[in-house]
Amino acid sequence: MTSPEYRLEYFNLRGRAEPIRWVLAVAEQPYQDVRFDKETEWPKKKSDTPYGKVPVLYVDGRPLSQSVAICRYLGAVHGLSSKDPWLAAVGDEVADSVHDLLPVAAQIVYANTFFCGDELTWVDVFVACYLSQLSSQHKDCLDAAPKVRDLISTVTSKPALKKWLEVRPVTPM
Ligand SMILES: N[C@@H](CCC(=O)N[C@@H](CS)C(=O)NCC(=O)O)C(=O)O
Repeated sequence: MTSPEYRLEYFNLRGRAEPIRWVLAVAEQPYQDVRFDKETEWPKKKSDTPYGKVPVLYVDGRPLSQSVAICRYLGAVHGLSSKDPWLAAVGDEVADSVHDLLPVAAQIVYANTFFCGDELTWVDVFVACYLSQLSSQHKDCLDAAPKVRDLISTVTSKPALKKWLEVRPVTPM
């Protein structure tokens, strides 16, 4: 199967695009990382996007919105999804609970190494990205959740992701 051509559009920030960039890195997929200025360029582009929001992932020119849906799609296409419908649904539950994530993550990762059974999926990558950003702003927020710290280390020690972390643009958030 030839890989599709991916173009990710977002601001010059990590924000909601960064979990997508992490999933693409772990999946070792090349993509165009298009970043634009929120004040000067975005107002002209907004009406070209499906919902007036970014990130948008263009897959061979077809737009896909919503960061969680994009990560789920990439996980399905690149072997980073559970094939067990129940475990996949548990993963969706975790990703959809992103705002309450720390307690949810702690609870689930305490029981297992990964969120969806024994294998790394996009949900682990998504959560590790989100929580590592949170812990870089609030240094002690993972003190009570060593397993979550372990998950972040497991994900960020993937060679392809390590490479991305070394070369990614430095941005305020
Ligand atoms: N639930 C959406 C949220 C998308 C969203 O709110 N994007 C913000 C940036 S993080 C945006 O496009 N803001 C510009 C605007 O609303 O004009 C997702 O996860 O992708």
